[in-house]
Amino acid sequence: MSRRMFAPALTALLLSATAVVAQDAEPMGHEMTGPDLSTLGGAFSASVQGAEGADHGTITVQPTPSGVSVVTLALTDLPPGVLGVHLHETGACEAPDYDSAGGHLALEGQEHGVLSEGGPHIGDMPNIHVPETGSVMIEYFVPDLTAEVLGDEDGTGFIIHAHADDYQGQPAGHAGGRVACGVLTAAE
Ligand SMILES: [Cu+2]
Repeated sequence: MSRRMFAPALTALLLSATAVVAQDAEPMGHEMTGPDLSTLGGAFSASVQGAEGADHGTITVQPTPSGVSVVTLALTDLPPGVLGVHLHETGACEAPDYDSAGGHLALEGQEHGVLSEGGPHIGDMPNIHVPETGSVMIEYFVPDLTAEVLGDEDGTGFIIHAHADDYQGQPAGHAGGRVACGVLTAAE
């Protein structure tokens, strides 16, 4: 088939795909929809607070039958910019520096960052890009983040940093100070 003949066929295919998506989406309007994870049970969640008690939303970590956890960040009132976020090894948020949360949640021998050969830490997550509204809603998939790892003896913390994670620097990607923190707790 020549390229000239192929192009219209491709265009028709794309148009029909678009039409199907639009049709499917229509009955839902602008409601927030997605897979219903609540029936799975066993989620961990935390409310995220800043040093002066400011409310910065929530993180939820939902283990699934595949062994991949779904991490949902619903964050608010953050400074616009690119910020590092991680799970940290201890579930303790003592303001103002949150050093109590310890280093990154990591399995034996893991180094920090996806740009490191021995990386990443299991608690490493992609940077968040906070728009002018200050709100971020995002879902991540994290393999091997099981209830056993999250619910170990000293718990697990969630930290938002002042700067972006460079995905490489040891031990924490030069993400700067800790500006907000949450202690993950298992759902009843
Ligand atoms: Cu961190």
